[in-house]
Amino acid sequence: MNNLKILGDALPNMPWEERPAGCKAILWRCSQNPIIERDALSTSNSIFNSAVVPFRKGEYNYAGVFRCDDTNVRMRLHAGFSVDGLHWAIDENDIRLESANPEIAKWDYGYDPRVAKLGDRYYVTWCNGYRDDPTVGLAWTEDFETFRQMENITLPCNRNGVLFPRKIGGRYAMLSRPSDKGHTPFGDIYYSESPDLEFWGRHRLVMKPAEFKVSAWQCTKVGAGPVPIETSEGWLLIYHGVHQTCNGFNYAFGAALLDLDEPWRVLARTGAYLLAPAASYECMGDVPNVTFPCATLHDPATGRIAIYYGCADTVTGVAFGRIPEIIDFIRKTNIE
Ligand code: BMA
Repeated sequence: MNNLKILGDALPNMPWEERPAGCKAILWRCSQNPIIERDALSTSNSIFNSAVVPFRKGEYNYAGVFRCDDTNVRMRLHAGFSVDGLHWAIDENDIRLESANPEIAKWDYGYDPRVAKLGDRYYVTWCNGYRDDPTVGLAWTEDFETFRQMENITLPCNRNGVLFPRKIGGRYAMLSRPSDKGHTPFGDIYYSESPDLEFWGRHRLVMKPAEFKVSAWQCTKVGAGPVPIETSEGWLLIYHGVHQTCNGFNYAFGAALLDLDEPWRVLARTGAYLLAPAASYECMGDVPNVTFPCATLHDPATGRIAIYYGCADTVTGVAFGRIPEIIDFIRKTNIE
């Protein structure tokens, strides 16, 4: 691991706090959590499961796409900007997607965005309501003001569509999780590839839930979280795992290493979770006991990582860690 190489742009001033004294966990929560409160907008019921990226504009160093459910409890996407990655100015108006195709432009709902930078464009994927059923939407922006919607990239029903940050084997690559119309009591992660971001195929199974007796927190369903991070040990994928208890679904998250050239091959995967609902804002809210990661910021030189995650489907939190320690932990608790 001494030769571990982490790819990505330098981010020496990313949000960061050292591990608190006495903390033995792999990840630790930001002392300012929740960093975004549910009523940060005049119209918001809740702001959670949101994606941020480094992005320079004026005084700002970060941009993001936020899941803001309004007080009609309609799921909407809003753009936002931040100087420090912790305090966010989120637009009161929701994102209006531009599309050349009226069939695709019909808006039902949108939630759980991810943002991947490919070249100069930022591609947003999200769970997009198409004729009342969930599929994976795709749009690109260069300024987080104008968003151009492309074709939906999966058939309904599907959620948790996440792009890789570069082509693999000459093709665009994506993870997704086929689902049902409801709260989906199953969920496997699949890999698909595309020559042009429109036509997708060569679907491969990546990961199924774990056996209950081996790793119960991920025994009901699993879904890709943030955009994978490239390292010399493989793609670092943070993913959520779900456990159905007598009180409903619990959402925790762990991590896996995927083969660099054939990412549907899982090299190792955490049996123990990295983070599970424990703080009050993760255990209490509109949907109790949910920690749902959608984005990371990381600095390759120091190995620092900040993970942005939705808490109890109500507010947004950040957890900190170090990528080399996470990779050690994946290998130490590996169930693959
Ligand atoms: C999933 C998605 C997420 C949500 C989670 C827990 O199916 O709807 O947006 O955070 O359930 O309610």
